[in-house]
Amino acid sequence: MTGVSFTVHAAEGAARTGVLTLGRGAVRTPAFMPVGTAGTVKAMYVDQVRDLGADIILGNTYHLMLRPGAERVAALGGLHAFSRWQGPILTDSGGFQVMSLAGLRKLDKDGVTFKSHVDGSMHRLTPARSVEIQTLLDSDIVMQLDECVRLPTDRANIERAMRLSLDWAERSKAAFGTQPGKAIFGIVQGGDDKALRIESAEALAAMDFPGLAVGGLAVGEPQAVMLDMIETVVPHLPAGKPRYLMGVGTPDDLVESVARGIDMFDCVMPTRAGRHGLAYSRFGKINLKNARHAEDPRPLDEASACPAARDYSRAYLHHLTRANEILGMMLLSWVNLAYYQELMAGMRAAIAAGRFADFRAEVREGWARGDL
Ligand code: PRF
Repeated sequence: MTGVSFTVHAAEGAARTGVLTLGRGAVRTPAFMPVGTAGTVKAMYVDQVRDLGADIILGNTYHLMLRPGAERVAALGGLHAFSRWQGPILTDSGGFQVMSLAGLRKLDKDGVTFKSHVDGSMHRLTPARSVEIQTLLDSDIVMQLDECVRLPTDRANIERAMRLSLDWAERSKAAFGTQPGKAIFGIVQGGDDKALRIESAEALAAMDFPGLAVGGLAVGEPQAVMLDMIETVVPHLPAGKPRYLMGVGTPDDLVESVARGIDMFDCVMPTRAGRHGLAYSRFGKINLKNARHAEDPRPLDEASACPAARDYSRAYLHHLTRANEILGMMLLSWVNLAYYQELMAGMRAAIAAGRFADFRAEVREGWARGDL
């Protein structure tokens, strides 16, 4: 694609570090994309998100088409001007959110018709309309429309959704055309079936997308199955193109997936967990609602570069969380995104220095040791 390039600078085993360059800026990989579903990374200022080291954030076709509407965002100058996030934005295509959020929905070979969870109105997404909406939003990385099935389900259903997604990949790519400095990614489906996964990956690789995503994982299967599917798929994806694992995951998922060749991630986990009193740290997951923090004057991590983790006591975070205060959600979202970005930066540096294996063992030890 014109004005888009991906360069791998170093690799260790299947893990690699590099840079994806888009018209709006460079994305250092492995990258974690904070989720800005409705045009905001919830409870975070855009400057904070940028200062934590995020090069790219994610937005959602589904939410933004329903409210405030893609045409309205376009009239206001696009999602970057609207939200004041000036870096690249990847937008998901909507199908996955229709399946998880919309009321009444009907899928056919050309698209999906559904009832809005906001006001009950009826809407339709086709591959071409999804790409049109993402283009109206001024998305830098557009995702193809796909169908993701929850696991477990039978093989026939997995195969049907995978083939539908391949057809929609072609239609999405055709609708995207060429957009300088921007990219469209195809999405591998195939559930927990290795043969279907490989067929999907090879067919998408042949379509020459500038990047490929692995979808349909972290949808009910054990982590071991997810990692096995990644190991199965990665050798069939083009080595010179970025690989994006959609909607994943825990810090452990990120490290184990990078070890298997994944370059990009997005997940609501750090921000959603933060709004529910959970902190991610180098000591593992800490539930600040727990009474044991009520009189603990220590910060979450005195060595952290994030003021929210370094300067506020666990007792205060416990109080804010118990009292359902907005500041508690803001501080813990900040803590968690800081930790996620620190983890990604750590992996990039470790791969570049040829010490990823040690880094992986060290972070796992820290999580196992716990926070006391
Ligand atoms: N497809 C799309 N978005 C997604 C997924 C998918 O399979 C997933 C699955 N983990 C998260 N988000 N389009």
